[in-house]
Amino acid sequence: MLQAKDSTKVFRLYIDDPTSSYSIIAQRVFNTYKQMHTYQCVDFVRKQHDRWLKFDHGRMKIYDAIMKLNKFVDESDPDVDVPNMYHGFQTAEGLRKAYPDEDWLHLVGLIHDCGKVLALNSEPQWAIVGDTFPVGCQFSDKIVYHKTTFENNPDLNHEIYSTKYGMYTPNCGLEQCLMSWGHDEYLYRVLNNHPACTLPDEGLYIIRYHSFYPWHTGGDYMYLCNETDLRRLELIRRFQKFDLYTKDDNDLPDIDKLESYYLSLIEKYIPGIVAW
Ligand code: INS
Repeated sequence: MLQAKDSTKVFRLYIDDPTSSYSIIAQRVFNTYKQMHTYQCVDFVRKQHDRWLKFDHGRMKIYDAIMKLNKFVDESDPDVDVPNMYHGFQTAEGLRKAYPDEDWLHLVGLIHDCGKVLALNSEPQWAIVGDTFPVGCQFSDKIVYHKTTFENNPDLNHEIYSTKYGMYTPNCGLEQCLMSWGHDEYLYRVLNNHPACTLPDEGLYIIRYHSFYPWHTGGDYMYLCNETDLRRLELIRRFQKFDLYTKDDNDLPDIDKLESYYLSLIEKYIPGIVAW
């Protein structure tokens, strides 16, 4: 199994309420989550669905969307301070080495974050990046900065949304849940809406839930999962290792060398111009 290149590096260190003596990155990460956990609520997510799921924000090929992330630095990520475009190639190449025959998985690695093109339309980062969680039910204590960031969330003390199941029923399945709005759900919906997309369901599922850390890594929210979710948990966890441990700001991939391979995968699984 793949190892982090620098085995001493600690990933996903979230420092609660960092003061100015902490690094600028630690403060940036905290501030992004503070805003996310203040504003992501049922009402907000529904409004974002209305706004974005008409797919009337432009047309662009998948590869162009990845290239658009060449200036986008994810402000929720304590482990990366280079444009997101590199992370897609690093994830993809890690998967390609470990699973040479599963080319669809290489492509999922490459594109999994390209829903972050939401930023091209001036969306704030707290509505694009970061770990996701369901809204409309109790916020788990497995969500990063859980103790210090939800105090002003309008759903925190809501009669229904503050209960364990909230507006859901036991084991209803994650597909019934409204997830906090961001790049995962957006890209999943964009691809679902693209008739020529032939990625396997497992690939679309990875895209949709790869940032749902309180579930796949924290082990919470199992009571909302159905059998399909539980069956796919192993796959998501496998993907997560590559998503996280291939991050390396000091060893950026040579994109020109990799381009032709990934263009051929896009032609195979997601040809044509995509509506965003
Ligand atoms: C990742 C993960 C990270 C977050 C990134 C996201 O999937 O959830 O923690 O910072 O924005 O793409």
